[in-house]
Amino acid sequence: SDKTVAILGATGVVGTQMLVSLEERGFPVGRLVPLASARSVEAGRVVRFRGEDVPVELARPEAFEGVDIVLGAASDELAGKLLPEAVKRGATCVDNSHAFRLDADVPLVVPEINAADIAGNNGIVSNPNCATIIGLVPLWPLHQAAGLTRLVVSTYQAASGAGMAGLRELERETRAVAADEPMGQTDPFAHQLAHNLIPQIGGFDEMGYTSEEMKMQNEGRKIMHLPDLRVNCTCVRVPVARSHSESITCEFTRPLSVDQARELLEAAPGVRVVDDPAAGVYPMPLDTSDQDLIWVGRLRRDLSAPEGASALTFWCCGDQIRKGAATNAVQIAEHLL
Ligand code: 11C
Repeated sequence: SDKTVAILGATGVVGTQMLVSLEERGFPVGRLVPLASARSVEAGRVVRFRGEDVPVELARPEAFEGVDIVLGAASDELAGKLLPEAVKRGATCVDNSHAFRLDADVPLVVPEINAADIAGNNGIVSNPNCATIIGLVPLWPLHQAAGLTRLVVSTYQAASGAGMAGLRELERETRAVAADEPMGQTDPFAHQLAHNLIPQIGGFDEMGYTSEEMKMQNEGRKIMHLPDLRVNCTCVRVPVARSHSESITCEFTRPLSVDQARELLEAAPGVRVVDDPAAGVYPMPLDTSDQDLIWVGRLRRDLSAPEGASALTFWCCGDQIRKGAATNAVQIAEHLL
């Protein structure tokens, strides 16, 4: 039967994409409740859904009365405050923030990997970080065949990973560089991103790793049920509008040839193998934007692996707003039905 669906943070990059994903996938929405900040409500903002303008309502506890499913696309702080209020009122939440991801009673789900975990929820299911989802979708079939033990990952993350503000800032900076104008203050990035790379996403811990880098380890361990998985990740913001890219080296307990891995990836849900390097064919973020698959290429043996070790290297790209956030959340909501 049709559901009343609320979107917390309906006017942001991820919230807007959630509306598109709900519509594209034919999710049975009876009533839509788009929720946003007082600023959006006062500005008379509407969201477009199934050809109609739906006025945005204020995100507050009472807004969840009668709501069946909440898709969360708000800050950690707002999600932490409001989603327990939604649960109290009988809703089930799929939350894209970091607030609950590592809580023991909150499933953290990539449906291609651990949809079965959804059943254990107590009102909140968390959606992983975008870079985690994009790396794990192709890693999972390889792990199932050969037993994953270690990952070395470098990410190349698009400006829109920092929301609409990040995307607008890259566009502004690109124009300023082209016009040879003064750059002015860069916000939300700490440095100029146009014509640059920024090797910091999130804050640093005492070991020198960023919060974004540790998400790959901690979320990856939880999703794949591999508490001892060893992960070394470097996350970099790149002057790309949309789609994150990742270079991944993975070690296994059992042998796995490049040909076997390719076959597994060709059969894996959510993955598209795009791998003909001699013809200049490999995944690139321009090509993976605004679609839902993780493209995998540059599949090869890890030349640096010790004698007898089983290790591969590949490159993947995926739309972090779609599969990295909105589509993954809607897929989880489909399981809730
Ligand atoms: C980025 N991955 O590209 C981040 C944004 O934990 O969901 C999402 C942060 C998160 O900046």
